[in-house]
Amino acid sequence: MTTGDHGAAAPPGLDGTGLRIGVVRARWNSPIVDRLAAGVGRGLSSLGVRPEDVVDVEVPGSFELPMGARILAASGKVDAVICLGSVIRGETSHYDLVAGQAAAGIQEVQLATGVPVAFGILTTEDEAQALARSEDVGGHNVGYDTAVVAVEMARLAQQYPSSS
Ligand code: DLZ
Repeated sequence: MTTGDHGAAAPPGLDGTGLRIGVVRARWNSPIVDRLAAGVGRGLSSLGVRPEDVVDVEVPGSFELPMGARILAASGKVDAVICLGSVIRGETSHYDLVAGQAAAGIQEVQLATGVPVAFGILTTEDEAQALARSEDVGGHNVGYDTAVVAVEMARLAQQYPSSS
């Protein structure tokens, strides 16, 4: 296993060359989401995904991430999608609703479309925890982890194309 500037590991030889990846970002808590997006950029680049093969779109908040993912997945223009958001319990009266619906919706989109969707939503008690999971080079960044997930799952889907 190889590791990058993060806490997760990529399978040996994982190569994203030629893959097209959609990134959907929530605007809520955008300073945190920007840090996740930087991690995604580092992760995709380390796996050989070219910047011109990355489609970047924004949605208002994490609740809209599944719909953003659905739009990209159904477009036929991406091999996998990454959803980025930050839901902070201390700042959100309906934390459980937003976080739960986002998670359930993302799973539904990937199972319904057959296009892998990586879950890059930080669900934390406070901002300090969110910062600790979206660190710069050398630290843990969940965005970086989702880049590895997206490439790994896109390759798996290519290896076993749907017969239906
Ligand atoms: C409304 C809301 C709240 C209170 N908190 C967050 C949050 O912490 N993180 C986030 O990504 N979005 C939040 N939102 C916005 C919802 O995701 C959604 O955009 C709105 O409810 C409109 O559908």
